[in-house]
Amino acid sequence: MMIQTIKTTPYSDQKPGTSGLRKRVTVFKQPHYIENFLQAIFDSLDGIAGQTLVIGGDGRYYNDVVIQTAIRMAAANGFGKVMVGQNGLLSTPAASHVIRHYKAFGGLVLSASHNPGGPDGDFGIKYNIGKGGPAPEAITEAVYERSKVIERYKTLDAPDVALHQIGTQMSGDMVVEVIDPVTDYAALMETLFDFEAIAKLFASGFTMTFDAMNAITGPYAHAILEERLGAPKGTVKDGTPLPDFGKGHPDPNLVYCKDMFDLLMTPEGPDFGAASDGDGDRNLIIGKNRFVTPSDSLALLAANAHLAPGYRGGIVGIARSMPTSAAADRVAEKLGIEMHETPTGWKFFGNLLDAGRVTICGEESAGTGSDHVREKDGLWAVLLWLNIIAVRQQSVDQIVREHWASYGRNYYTRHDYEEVDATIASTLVDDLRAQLSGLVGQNFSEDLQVAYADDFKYHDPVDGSTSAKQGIRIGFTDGSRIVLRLSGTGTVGATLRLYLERYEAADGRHDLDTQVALGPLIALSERLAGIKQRTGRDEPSVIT
Ligand code: VG1
Ligand code: CO
Repeated sequence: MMIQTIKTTPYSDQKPGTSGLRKRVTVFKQPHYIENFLQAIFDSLDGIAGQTLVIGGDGRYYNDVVIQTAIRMAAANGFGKVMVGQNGLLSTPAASHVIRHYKAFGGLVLSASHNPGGPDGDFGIKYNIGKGGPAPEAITEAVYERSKVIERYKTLDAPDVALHQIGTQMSGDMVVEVIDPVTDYAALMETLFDFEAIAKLFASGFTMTFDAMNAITGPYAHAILEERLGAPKGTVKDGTPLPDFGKGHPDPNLVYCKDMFDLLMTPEGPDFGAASDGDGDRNLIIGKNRFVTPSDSLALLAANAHLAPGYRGGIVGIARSMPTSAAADRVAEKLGIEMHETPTGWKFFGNLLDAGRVTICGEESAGTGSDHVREKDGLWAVLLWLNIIAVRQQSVDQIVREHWASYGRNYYTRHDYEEVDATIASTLVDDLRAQLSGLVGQNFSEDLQVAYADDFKYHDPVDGSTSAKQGIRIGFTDGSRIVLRLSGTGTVGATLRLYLERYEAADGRHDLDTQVALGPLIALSERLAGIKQRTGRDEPSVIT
């Protein structure tokens, strides 16, 4: 079979965002668009000859086509082996595990996560390094630079591989191994959690509903929750991955999982509800009469992790993204362990995890995970919750309330303004940034005095690198915060994310409505940034 070198011309927009390159499918379908980006990745890596590359995706529309392209190009660029999930499927955390488990050189994760799929939806390509995590900025920047000057790519004149067929095939001189996407991941979960205790919980009549949102976690949840843990058939809903996610929006939040939320708020509803996103790295946790915010979930999981066998020895540290609430900080303080605040995006946790400085990480965007892989992990969070419930023999609501009663509560919300005009959005952020130095020390009401106001700059304590302009934060003396940043995963216009947080002490009021509790901060942020006024929107597109 012949290696072909194909001439191409560069695109100027292949800059990876928070989590890889994400665009409309229509953009990816432009001539050589995918090939250019893949070649830019391969050109930015040293020593790929003879190495193993893992490839998998969330099953969304175009996954199958891109995988065949990637396999041919991997062969032409000298990889020795590709490992790919059956039918091209691998959840993001499973891909991370497979890379680590088989000591692969790296991997390609094909997903646009929680964004809708289908011919008019989104697609995405992300490169993960051999440690299993998303490539650090040094690599993504090199890829972007390369993509702007690329003139040729290498591919193979070879037929498609049979992705449904488990086992080994060849593509040119390269071995292609099609693996079951679930087996290795399920085995890993079994080492971390007390499956017997969770199975007993289900056997005792504990009821759960899990919404796989017609996306990647279906096969994993069927195998783990229903087959291994004995949850009744039907516990997993929408468990078959569909290329267009059943025309749904596979984002596990209170907007797209409203039906589940409503069900959990009724007496007849199940004891526990959970969901995951398109690529399986996010989680939604709802107990009967109790939605758990992702920021609280991080704090709760960190405080209770020792109840699961994989964390019995205790956790060494916690990391959270900057916009995530400080609830976890209080847990770290009590445990006397390290606490780190990083920019948004899982790639910033990698060094801390590799260096053994943190065990558990989380983001306010429904992402939690640990040092078992180098991605956030939706089902992992669900299983850890189940393990904790099984050991404590309490409801989610009881566990959450007890937590607040000992640590206090961080009221927290995020307001997203999606598909805003990009120029308006960036001017808005620039204007707010320009006001920052004048804000410090100002009093906006009795209890809202600005303690600091800056644009978050992260110094990685492990490799010494610096990442600037990671979001504007205005902190108040009582611990309240307003954070504003532009999304790095949107595919149309700009998305403004406004994050609001207020701390209520352990003996304070823990039963206020979140939007009401944060009302004064919401009003103040409008006064300072003028999002509604400048964008002409009456309200956020999504409130989480
Ligand atoms: C969003 C979230 C961020 C998350 C990222 C990828 O990024 O805010 O916390 O890491 O998505 O998640 P942004 O730049 O749009 O705010 V996923 O589940 O899309 O891989
Ligand atoms: Co995701």
